[in-house]
Amino acid sequence: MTKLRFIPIGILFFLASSMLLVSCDGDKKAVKKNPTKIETTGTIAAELTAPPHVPAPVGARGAKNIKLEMVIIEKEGTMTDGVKYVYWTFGGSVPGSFIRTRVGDEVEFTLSNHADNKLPHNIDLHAVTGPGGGATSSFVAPGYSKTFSFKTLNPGLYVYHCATAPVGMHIANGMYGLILVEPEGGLPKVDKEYYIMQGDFYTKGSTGEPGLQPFDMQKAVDEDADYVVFNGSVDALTGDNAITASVGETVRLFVGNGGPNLVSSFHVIGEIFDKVYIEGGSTINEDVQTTLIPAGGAAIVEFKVDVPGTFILVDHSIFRAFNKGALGMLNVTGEEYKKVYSGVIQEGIYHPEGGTIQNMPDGKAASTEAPKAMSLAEKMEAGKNIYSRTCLACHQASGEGIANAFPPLANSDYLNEDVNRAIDIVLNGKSGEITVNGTKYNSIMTRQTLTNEEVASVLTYVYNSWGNNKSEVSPADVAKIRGAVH
Ligand code: HEC
Ligand SMILES: [Cu+2]
Repeated sequence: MTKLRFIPIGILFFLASSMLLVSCDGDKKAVKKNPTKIETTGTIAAELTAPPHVPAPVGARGAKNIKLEMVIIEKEGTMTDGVKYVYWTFGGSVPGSFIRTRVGDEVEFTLSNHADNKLPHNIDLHAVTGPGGGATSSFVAPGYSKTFSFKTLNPGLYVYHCATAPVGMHIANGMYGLILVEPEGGLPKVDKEYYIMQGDFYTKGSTGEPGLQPFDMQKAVDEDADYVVFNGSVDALTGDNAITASVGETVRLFVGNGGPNLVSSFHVIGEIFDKVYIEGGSTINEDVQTTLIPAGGAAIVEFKVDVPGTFILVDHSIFRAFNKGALGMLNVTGEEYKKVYSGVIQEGIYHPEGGTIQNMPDGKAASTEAPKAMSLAEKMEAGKNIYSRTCLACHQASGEGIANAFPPLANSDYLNEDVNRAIDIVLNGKSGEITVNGTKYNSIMTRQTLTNEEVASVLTYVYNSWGNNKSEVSPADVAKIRGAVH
C-alpha cells in the first residue's frame, strides 16, 4: 500500500472515477449476489417468539420456503400496577412475534384477524420489497385470513406494523414488531440474544391514573406520551422479568422502536456497546455509549458482560426512563472482576420513580357481571369510554367520520331515524349502500362484540352527543334486537 504514495494524483483521480463508474452502472446488490436469484429448497414452518425471546439463529442453512401464520389479537393487558389498557397485538404480545429469516427466503405469510376482534387490520413489513410492504395485500376483517408472499432481499433488522387507518392509532395500541433477515451464513454466534422494542402510549387519564385507560387521540397527535415503555408495559423487563446473562458472555439485543412518535436514545447504564449495527443495517459501529433508534427503525447492539450486577436499559431521554416507564434490567451473575469494576454496590439507585404511579385495590367494577340499571349520566360516562375504545377508530373523536370511508355519527339523519336499526348495526355489523346526510357510503362495518349494557351505553352516548336526538337506549332494547331472528 505504501507504493500508492508514488502514483501521481492524476492517475489516482482517474482510478477513483473509473471505480465510481463501475459502482454506478452495476448496482451493489448485483455485484454481491443478486438476492432475487437465490434458489430456495424445502419448506419449513416459521418459529415465532414473544418478547424478550427470539427464534433460533438461521446459522448456515440455505434459503427456504417459510410458512408463517400470525394471528392478530385485541386484548386487555396491564400497562402498570392498576392501569389496564386494550392492546392490539400481532400474535398476542407487544411487540408482536419476532420473525427470523435469512436472505433469499420466500415467506408465505398468512395474517388472521381473530373473530373476537373489533377492527380490521393489516401488516406493513419494512423487510418487504413491494406495495405497502404487504399492507395492500393483507387488509383483513375480524374472522378472516389473508395470505401473501414475499422474498427477503436485504439483510437487516426491520420493523413491521399495522397500516390500517387511523394508522397512528393502530401503532399506538401496540401493533408493531421486528423481522430479522440474516445474511448468508447467519450472524456471528453470541451467547445470549433478546428482543426489545420501545413504544409510546397515550391514555385518557394521566400517567399512573388507575383503571382501564382508553387511547387518547389528541395526546397522540400532540406527541404527549403518558407511557414510554419497553415491550409494551412498565414492568415488562424489570424485577422477575429482567433479562439475564453470566459474566463473560456476549449479549446481542435486537432493539426496535415502534413509536408511533418518539425517537429512542437507547443506552445501557454501565455498559458500552462493543458493536452496533447502525439502524439495523450492515454498517457496524464500535464502542458506542448511546444509539439512536428512529420511530419505525431498529438497531442490533452487542456487548460482552465483564462484571456482575444489574444493568439498566433506558431511553436516555431520561424522564421517559424514570417517569414514564422506559426502563428495563439486565441481571448479570458471576464472579466479580475487580480490575474492571469494584466498589460498594448500592442497591436501589436506579428504579422507576413513579411519583404519580399509584396502586389500586383490585376491585375494578366489572361492567359485565350483575347488570344494574344505570342512570343517564352513568351510561354517558361508560358509553364515552366504550366509544373511545371501540368506535372512535373509524367514526372519529367527535363522530365526524372520514369522507368516503366511515359515515358520520354526528348529526346523522340515518342514525336519528331508527334506534332499533342502530342497535342492529352495532350488534350485527352493516354492509351495502346507505345514505347518511345526503352522502352515499358503501362499505363494511364489522359486528361489535359488546354486551347488551355496553351497546346501550355507547348508543346512548352517541345519541346524546354531537347534535343527535337524545334517545336513550336500555339493555332490554338491545336484548330484544339481539334475540330477533336475522
Ligand atoms: C371498523 C370501522 C368501524 C367501527 C369500529 C365502527 N363502525 Fe360504525 N360504521 C362503519 C362503516 C364502514 C359504516 C357504513 C357501513 C355501510 O356502508 O353499509 C358504519 C355505519 C354505522 C352506523 C350507521 C350509519 C350512520 O352514520 O349513522 C352507525 C349508527 C354506526 N356505524 C355506529 C357505530 C358504533 C356505535 C360503533 C362502536 C360501537 C361503530 N359504529 C364502530 C365502520 C365502523
Ligand atoms: Cu391494526
